[in-house]
Amino acid sequence: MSNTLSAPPNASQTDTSFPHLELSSELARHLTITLGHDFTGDSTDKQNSEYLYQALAITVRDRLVPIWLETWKKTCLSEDRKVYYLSLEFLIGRSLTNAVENLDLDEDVRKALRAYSVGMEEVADKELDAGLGNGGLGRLAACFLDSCANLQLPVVGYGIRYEYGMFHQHIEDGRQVEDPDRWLRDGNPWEIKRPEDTRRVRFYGRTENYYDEHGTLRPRLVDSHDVLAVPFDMPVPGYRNDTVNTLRLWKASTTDVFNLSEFNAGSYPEAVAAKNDAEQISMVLYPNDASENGKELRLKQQYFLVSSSLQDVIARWAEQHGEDFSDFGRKNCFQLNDTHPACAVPELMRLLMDEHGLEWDDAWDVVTRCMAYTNHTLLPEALERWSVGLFSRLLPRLLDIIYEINARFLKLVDQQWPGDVAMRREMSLIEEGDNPHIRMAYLAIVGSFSVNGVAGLHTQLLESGLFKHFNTLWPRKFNNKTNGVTQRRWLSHCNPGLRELLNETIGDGWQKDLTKISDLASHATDADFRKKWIEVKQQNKARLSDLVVAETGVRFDTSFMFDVQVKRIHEYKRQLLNVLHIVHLYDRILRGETAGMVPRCVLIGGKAAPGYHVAKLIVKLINDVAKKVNNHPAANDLLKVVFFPNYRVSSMEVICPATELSEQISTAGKEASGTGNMKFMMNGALTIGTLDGANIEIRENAGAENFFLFGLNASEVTELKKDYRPNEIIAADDDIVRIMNLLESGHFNPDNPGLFDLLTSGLRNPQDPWVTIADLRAYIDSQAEVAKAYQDVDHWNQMSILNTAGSGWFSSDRTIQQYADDIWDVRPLS
Ligand code: 4GP
Repeated sequence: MSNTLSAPPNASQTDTSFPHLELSSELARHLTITLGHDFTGDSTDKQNSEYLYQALAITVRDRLVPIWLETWKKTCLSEDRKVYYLSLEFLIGRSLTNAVENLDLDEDVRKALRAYSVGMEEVADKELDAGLGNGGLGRLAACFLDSCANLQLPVVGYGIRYEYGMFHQHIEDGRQVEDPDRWLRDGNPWEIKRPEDTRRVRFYGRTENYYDEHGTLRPRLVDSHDVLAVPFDMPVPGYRNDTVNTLRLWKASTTDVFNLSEFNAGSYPEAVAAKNDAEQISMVLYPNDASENGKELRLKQQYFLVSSSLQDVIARWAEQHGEDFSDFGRKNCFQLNDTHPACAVPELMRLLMDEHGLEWDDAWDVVTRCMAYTNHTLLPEALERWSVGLFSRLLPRLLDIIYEINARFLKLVDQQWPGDVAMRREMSLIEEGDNPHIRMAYLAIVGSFSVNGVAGLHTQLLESGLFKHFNTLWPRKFNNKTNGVTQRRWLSHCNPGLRELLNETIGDGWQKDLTKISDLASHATDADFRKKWIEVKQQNKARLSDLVVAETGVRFDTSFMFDVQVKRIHEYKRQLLNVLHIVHLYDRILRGETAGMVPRCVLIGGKAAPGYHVAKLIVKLINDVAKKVNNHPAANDLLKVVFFPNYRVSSMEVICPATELSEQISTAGKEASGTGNMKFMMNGALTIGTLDGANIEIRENAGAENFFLFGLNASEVTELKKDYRPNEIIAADDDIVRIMNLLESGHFNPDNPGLFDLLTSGLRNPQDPWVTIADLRAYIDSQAEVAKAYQDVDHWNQMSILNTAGSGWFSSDRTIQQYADDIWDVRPLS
């Protein structure tokens, strides 16, 4: 979409409502003419359904495009404030079914596909997930865009078009093996390239002072190595509301000039190498969840996204307002999704000063009116710090600006805490030492007018802990925005059985406004309704059971309780605690102590960062325990365990509707919010969880009596750590002694003695940051309560219904409305 914003003379009459033929005719035309496919023979043929997917995607896209153009034009021409969501990750998943449902084309599509004797699900299954994110943070960004479109807000997403998304995981001998994710292999029908909006991003070089035309000495960047950023736009359809917003993803490409000069000098291979060098920037998503490793390429990616996006917004601004930036800060807002795009603060300063001639104070005024920062983690290792050395090489002009921001900021610190040198050192944007680093979170806070956490507890902990001095300085900057998820993907689309039941019971208003789901509560005591509720769950369990057997070879019995923990593998999320409970159940089975036990299928899934050794060992342990349990005849009727490989958005769409028990068992104070917990709740799962992240709000909304709470709270964890003695806890509890014996005796790893010593010694270590052993007894007892409750079918399903009924607060529509009202100050496009 070009930046030509001036409305054509008769703009109001511009016709974007192209007449469409019947969907089936258009599908046939795209299949035969656009794709050149001769559809003959068997409809179950793999190639046929792949072509059908492509043709259907183009057909549906054709219907999106006119609305998309119209929305873009309206957004550009609007004089109201606009928002740009800057994120290194957008974990989108599949687009076809989402577009079909949002455009209300379901019936037409099913009808059209009948001619090919194939169902919608089979065709939709051919779409590869767009996995441009690691986990919660990336999926949240995708949910947010969906809600912005639903609410018709003028919000544009900006990200990177990674050639390779999140790696594929497969399991070999119980271990995680990573394979590259070539999601663009068959092309991507959901994107439109916009070469006319290409931007130039400048790396390396040096700062030079020069006299401008007014004789003023000014700095500028010279001798830079430039890379082009080429935008690819993806549509973000609103829910049946004539709105299609834009997600703009940048691909790196070499500059022609750069290539040509090498070529002229007779260095063709060097010129091609330079091309590869440039394109590397958008080649692959870093597979780190909540941890950073300071790689140069990662910083390049961050700056690449930030610089191209800011230039893009500025170019559109300049089309309408020329070089007058006095109102820019009032009319634009950049939401920084964690510190990954925090370079936006100094980069906007650079662009305004060096390229548009603003003085420092005016530029700073603009920046601090339009930047807002969301924090997503309290884990110290996840707080980004970049070495000053790297920064000075890669982004020298930005470093000058950061130093200046810091100098001015430290004056403010001095005013607040006169003469307090320790405070200056603590709050400085630069962490001093032999190898000084830039604290990106501090840079983001200083440059932003809003800083938010993602759940009540998380925000409190930011205010009273991690960022407490900043909170003292600027209390009004800090605010909470509890996360949410879109009910359209995470209830309506993924659980069609429940969607229909809800529609016939309370109407379909909940799809646009999830607060209406509270009407369900009054049906919890209705036995007929509960019967239907159970039927839906059983169908979903059967669907998951089919998937599990296809993926793992293990058959889940649908009469068992489905107990699920899916999320990134990380020590703080405590998949190990889950394993300890599984071993406890297994131990009871071995000893014949099965009274009160309820048959369970336990499913654990998630990816471990490739360089995170402990997390990968946990994957191996889960697989080895699962193998032993599943092969033990005595366990057959009571326990099945699987590690679900390659957990991703599209598998969650099958997993969450079938889940009965949702495991949210992180060490209190460590999970910023969680969003999987919300998806499970919406789909009627009961939660077993700690008082962590959004679990606290889930419990409040479901009712404490409909939630299985266990374990220490955040302040108790802090207190315990002063004198934590896990070995004493183990020795005093026979059940735990037996669990540890099984693990430490090599029962699960007879061919590989000592394999899991790292994990068991971690559990016994008084310094264990996750205090897993401290919560184990409470967890086992709470699981026994779960088993007891599950046996009372009526009561269990009442609780399940009340969870769904209480989930209205967890729609990302609510979250986004709060961002719009409290932070962005934006209104729907009229
Ligand atoms: C995640 C948090 O770990 C999770 O609690 C939260 O729900 C999610 O962000 C969205 O706010 N953080 C990350 C990360 O994914 O990379 O820091």
